[in-house]
Amino acid sequence: GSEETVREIDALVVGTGMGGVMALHTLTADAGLDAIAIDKAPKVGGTWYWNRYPGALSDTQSFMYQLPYDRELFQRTDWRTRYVPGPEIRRYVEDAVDFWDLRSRIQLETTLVSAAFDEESAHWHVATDKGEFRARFLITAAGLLSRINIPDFPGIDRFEGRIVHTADWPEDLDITGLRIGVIGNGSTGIQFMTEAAKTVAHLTSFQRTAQYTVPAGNREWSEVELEQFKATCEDRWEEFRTSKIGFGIDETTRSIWSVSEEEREAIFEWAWRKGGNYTFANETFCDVTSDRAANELAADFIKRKIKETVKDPETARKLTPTELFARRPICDSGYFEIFNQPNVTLVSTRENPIEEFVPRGVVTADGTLHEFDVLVLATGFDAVEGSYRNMDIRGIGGRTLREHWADAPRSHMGMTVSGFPNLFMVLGPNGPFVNNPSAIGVQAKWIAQAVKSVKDTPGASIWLREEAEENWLQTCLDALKGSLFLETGSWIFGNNIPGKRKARTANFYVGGLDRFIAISEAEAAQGYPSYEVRVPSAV
Ligand code: NA7
Repeated sequence: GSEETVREIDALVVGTGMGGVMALHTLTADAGLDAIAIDKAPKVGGTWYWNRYPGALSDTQSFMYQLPYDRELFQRTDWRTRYVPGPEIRRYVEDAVDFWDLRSRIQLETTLVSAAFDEESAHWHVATDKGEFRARFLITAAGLLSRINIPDFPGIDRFEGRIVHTADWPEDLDITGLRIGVIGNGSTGIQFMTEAAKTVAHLTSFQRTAQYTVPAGNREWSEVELEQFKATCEDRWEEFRTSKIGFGIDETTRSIWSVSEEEREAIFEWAWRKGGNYTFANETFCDVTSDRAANELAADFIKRKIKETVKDPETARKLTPTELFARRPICDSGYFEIFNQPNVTLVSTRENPIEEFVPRGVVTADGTLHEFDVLVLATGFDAVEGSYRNMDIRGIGGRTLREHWADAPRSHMGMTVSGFPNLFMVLGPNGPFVNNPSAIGVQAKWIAQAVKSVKDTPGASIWLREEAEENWLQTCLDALKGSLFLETGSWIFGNNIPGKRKARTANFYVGGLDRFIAISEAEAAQGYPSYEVRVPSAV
């Protein structure tokens, strides 16, 4: 576009999920910037806008699944259940936008085409499909799980029914009374199938890897509980500073080896009844996620529950995981139970692979034709840096972020990248693996503070030192040492997609929210030693 059509602003935010909205708020309210946020979606909400599949539910307890640090926003949010369904979270993000008076700063249905840092003027030139921006600061809040993963299945184009991915669920699709095939039984597939089994004519799950899942224990909060959450919201945010994962549970220090077999069983049973994935993994014993033998005892407890729940022994066997209990923990609202229903079939594709798609469905190796009207792909995401894969972002010397991350993504604290001055990410690669709204709150505050430290110096830009990026990667790798989570295949380490990683990386910092906060605060308090502020000599 011509010079006149370039809009001059202080900061451009990409994305209007929880991360983008919180960043837009801190940049305007804390740092006093003129900021705009864009999103390709027609509505705000990010992850919760796209994931409209039946059964979509947060698995973080509602008093923690909120943007932190604003008492008034917290007080006006009336979440009545322990976990919040997708539509309510969408409404919450909309409400935050209005409450913080950000509506006029948001430009929807606008896709980032390219962003390039101009060294001379120390500005980002951003092209979108709806016009150009010139901004000193670029903040990307692209989400951890936004680029859809659609694996290649032989003959899938020949299928004549509808194919939908759970993270791009069509508004007009009603699956009531239909025959549904589902590929994928991660957190999403399990939520979807449990809900869909209530109304569909038939559901066939094509399962590759059996998963450990525990009851979610969703329920209505009592009035007393609700009042308590509201009265103590500041304590919760203060709790981040001493919490490893920020999920609002009692992160126990009790070892599994400190109790008798009987007590152990009783504690697992208590967690099973209370419900919650992090309750089962982190509120029972401190060593379930780190000590192989402890992990096996937890896994064994879940395996026995599957056997008790699922009536057909063959189906129960196929539903029973064989690997460690060390993927991203999952919880459900009656998943194993659906396999007792006559309208639900399980196919283990390890034992009976999908041969090919045909116009009416799928043929498996045993020769069976499984007919269905809709194929639901709950096959997850090209996670973390995958969200950036389509973005043409160029830093110093025209080097793209894609090039910089060709072997593996790297950053400092999941927020900044060397060679990309004045670029900040919310939930970028190598950020903390914790409750996301907590991490978003911490990072958005930190970014606004960093930006504020240079904004009154004309032409100043913040450069991450290369060695700081190296050191942070090492910090992340060190924190991962001995982690059982490295031994299972999942998006957490990018090994859900064949060939995604060329070099060893961490993807996340698993050293704890407490240490992440301490490190990031020290960085700011010491005057940003990992950064260099450059001011053009001509200014
Ligand atoms: P996940 O957890 O990545 O799950 C994806 C599922 O899709 C999982 O069961 C995969 O099986 C399956 N999958 C993926 N590719 C294939 C192929 N090629 N063939 C067969 N099956 C496949 O994604 P979700 O959306 O469920 O959850 C993502 C996060 O959202 C979750 O962790 C929460 O943080 C919220 P596999 O296990 O790899 O054998």
